[in-house]
Amino acid sequence: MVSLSNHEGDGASSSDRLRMRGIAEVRGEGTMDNLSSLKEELTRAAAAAADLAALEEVRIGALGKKGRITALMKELGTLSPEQRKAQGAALNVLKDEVAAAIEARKEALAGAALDAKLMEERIDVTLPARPESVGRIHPISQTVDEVVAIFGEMGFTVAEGPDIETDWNNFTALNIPPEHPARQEHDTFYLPGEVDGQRMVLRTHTSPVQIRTMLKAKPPIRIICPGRTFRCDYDATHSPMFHQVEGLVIDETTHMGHLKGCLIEFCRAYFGVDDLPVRFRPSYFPFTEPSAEVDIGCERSPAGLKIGHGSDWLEILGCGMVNPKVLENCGIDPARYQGFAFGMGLERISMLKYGIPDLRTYFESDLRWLRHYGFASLDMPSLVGGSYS
Ligand code: 2NL
Repeated sequence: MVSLSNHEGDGASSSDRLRMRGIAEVRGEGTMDNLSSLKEELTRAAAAAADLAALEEVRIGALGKKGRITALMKELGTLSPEQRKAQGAALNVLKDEVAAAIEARKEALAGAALDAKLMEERIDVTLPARPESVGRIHPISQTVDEVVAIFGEMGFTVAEGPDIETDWNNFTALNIPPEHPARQEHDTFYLPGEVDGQRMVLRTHTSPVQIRTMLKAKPPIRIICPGRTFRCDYDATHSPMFHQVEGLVIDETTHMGHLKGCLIEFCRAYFGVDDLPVRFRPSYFPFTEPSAEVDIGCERSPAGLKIGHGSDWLEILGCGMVNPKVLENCGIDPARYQGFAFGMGLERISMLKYGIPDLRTYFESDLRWLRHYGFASLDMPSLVGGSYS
């Protein structure tokens, strides 16, 4: 059934009506007037729609499958070719005008709805936060931020990689031999099965991130790699998941002097002691040659540990010149390039700086502990005194 409009209901059947209308139009009686009053009616209805649902009703009533303009379109077939041309063009104009009126009202309603929502959701940003919703930054996050700020100022960029690594990235590329104790089942979490013929491991250090970087980037390289690491160990100073930051510098003329200057500077900046004694003690790692451990000056007394003074030494990181075999494994020519690398445990340097006695407490998610040892979210670390200010 084609319904033309409410006021046209005169009891005639629809085919009668179509015929009458056709005759009326051939006679040119009032067609344009009808369309213009229809336009008036529909645009007024659109403008008066109180909400989006009401507006949608107006749209369906005018332009929907059974809408009034659609019905007029369907009638075109009953007209003579000339009439159809004129009436078709007029209907298209009407359709566009009504659609535009609906769209305009839609935008106005959406704008008003957004204004109302914004008014309703207005918050007073000058109010202090509720005490129960004041969050604290975990000491590990704070320590990562501090370390990144210090090395960032020296020109390092941060690199990251996955927790699950290939045996090759975690061990082989680093010149760690198959029989090395670090590879033993009781130190390393091996995943069941193999991927592409390789055992997968939870990375035992963040070195695989440096391996990945060397494989894809060309020197000069200057990166630090903070992140989670995993070893099968648990006591007051070991957790099966812990954090490390490692660093890597590779260039044509990088030497041990750069390594020493960089790490002395880091220790002094991190602990905030300008004249902090720092010493390099020979050591061994399969991935560096020569290798060293770095100690800082401290004082041990019954009152506790004091960093920066005294006659004692405290080990805080390991380092060395990258073993040429490691460079070669990563496609970097050791005849042209050399570099240094270092690694340290983040819990350890964080415990030392903030006097936190037990490493296990870092991962107990005890809110009282976090409120006590955590940091305010706006306490931004930087070289210009942030962490102590
Ligand atoms: C420590 C000592 C160290 C490295 C890590 C490294 C990485 C590559 C090549 C060579 Cl890709 N070296 N990392 C080097 C020396 C020491 O860590 O005591 N970590 C807790």
